[in-house]
Amino acid sequence: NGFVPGGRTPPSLPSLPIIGSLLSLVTDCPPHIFFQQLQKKYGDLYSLMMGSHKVLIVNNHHHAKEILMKKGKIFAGRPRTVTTDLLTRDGKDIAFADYSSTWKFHRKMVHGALCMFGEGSICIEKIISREASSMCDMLTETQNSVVDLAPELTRAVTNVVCALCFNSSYKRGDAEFEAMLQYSQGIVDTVAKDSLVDIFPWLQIFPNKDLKILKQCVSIRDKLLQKKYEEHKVDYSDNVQRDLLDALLRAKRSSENNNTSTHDVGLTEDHVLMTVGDIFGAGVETTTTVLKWSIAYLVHNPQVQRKIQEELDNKIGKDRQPQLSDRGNLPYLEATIREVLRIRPVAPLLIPHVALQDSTVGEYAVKKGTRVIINLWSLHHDEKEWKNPELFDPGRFLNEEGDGLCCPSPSYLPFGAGIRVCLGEALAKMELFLFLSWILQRFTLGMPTGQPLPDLQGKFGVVLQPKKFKVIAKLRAGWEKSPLTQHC
Ligand code: HEM
Ligand code: PLO
Repeated sequence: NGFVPGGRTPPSLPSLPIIGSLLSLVTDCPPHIFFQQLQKKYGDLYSLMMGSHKVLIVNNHHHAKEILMKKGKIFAGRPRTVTTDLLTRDGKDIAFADYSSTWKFHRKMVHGALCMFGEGSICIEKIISREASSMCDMLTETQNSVVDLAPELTRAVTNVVCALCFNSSYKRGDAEFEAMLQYSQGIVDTVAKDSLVDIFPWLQIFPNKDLKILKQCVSIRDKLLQKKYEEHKVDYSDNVQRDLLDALLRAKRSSENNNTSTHDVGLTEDHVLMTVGDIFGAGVETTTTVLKWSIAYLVHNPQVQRKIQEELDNKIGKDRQPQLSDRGNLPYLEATIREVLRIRPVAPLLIPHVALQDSTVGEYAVKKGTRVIINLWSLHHDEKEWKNPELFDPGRFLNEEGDGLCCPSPSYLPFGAGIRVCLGEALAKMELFLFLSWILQRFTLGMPTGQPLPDLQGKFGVVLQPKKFKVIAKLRAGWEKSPLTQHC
């Protein structure tokens, strides 16, 4: 029944078979906050039943690290659910695929391809800077009016990942881009959030609004992926590797020429499509979400914004654009990014893990097949580890002199850890640094007088997104007729 007989079992919620599905009914709280509150009654490690599945909820960093790092391989599984199976053709991607040799092969390959863009021929810094520049041009046009920055931020981030995956980009108002925005939001709203169908798969036979939306959105996404795939096949060459899709096509071809490895890893067309879909989806939704949270917090904390601008003025000035090589010289901006990732983690419950064999966590026995939810929210808001956890204070990541970074607590894992650690960490950090430094070098973000500040609660889903808000981006003194923005 989930835990090894004879071993000590963790405290368990009363075994209501429907507790999982009732989470949203018994409380107004989103699950990460509800799970955090349950600690008061059950301690920081406890279990509950979701339908027929035993789920272990982990709320402290010692247990989290034991699971993700020390016993990473044992807990490297992923549950199969109705919604993620629909999104990924039964787990033929990376993020929602169970542990297997195919998964290992895919992950390694994509990791290699992403590394290549770092130093390789396709310079990621150039791509990001191009998008940052065009975004700044846009902001200059709309300055002094109240605007929702989300569409432009999303387009900039999408174009970076588009360049990586497909060697293409979108212009403003592009119909395909607008369609992408819509289907992707539909997927974020409906996939992998332990909705009723994921807990009771038999509910699929009844009409279900969310499931219908998910199916429609996935079908639109699949058509787009298929189109990109067909286009690539036409002008593919073994000698040039333009992007991630080329790298996947090459791996597929070479595995087809080698029967043993095809048999071992089974790299099918579906795998290629789903893997590129993963990177594209993760690449867009995560970074955009962090940029939106950053802007919301900067508008709430003008003193933080001023400090970043002072740092930018001192270290970079007005005569050149920020570059990746400035990262080490801008500790306050870096600390701000870290603080945003702490206070509003993109994936507050990570992606669920599954025990692949009988094991233990702390003093408790855990049985094979148990689902494990790491509550990153609890780790990042643990009062034993963080002073005033709900306070937005980038200073907590700075050393005493205030001129270097520090890690004030081990209870901090915004990208997860271990063998399922985020594949896009390096890319995301480059983007966050460059986009934010470009924007804040030129603009001050603010709220029109009388308007309420952005909501900071967020909307729980597969990523924790802020609600829509509008701001004013004002050109800073000395940038009004900047030659820099016009030339890039
Ligand atoms: C997985 C965070 C950006 C690709 C994850 C996980 C987290 C995470 C918490 C789950 C780890 C686990 O289940 O233990 C973030 C954050 C980002 C970000 C905070 C931005 C600031 C990206 C980007 C990409 C990406 C830009 C793609 C280029 C992935 C993939 C996985 C993953 C493929 C699944 C890994 C696996 O299951 O093996 N990310 N991510 N992420 N991320 Fe990210
Ligand atoms: C976002 C919507 C896309 O249309 C599909 C997609 C693919 C990969 C998912 C991503 C979505 C959300 C964020 C996820 C990512 C894989 C890893 C990442 C879950 C659903 C995180 C933060 O764990």
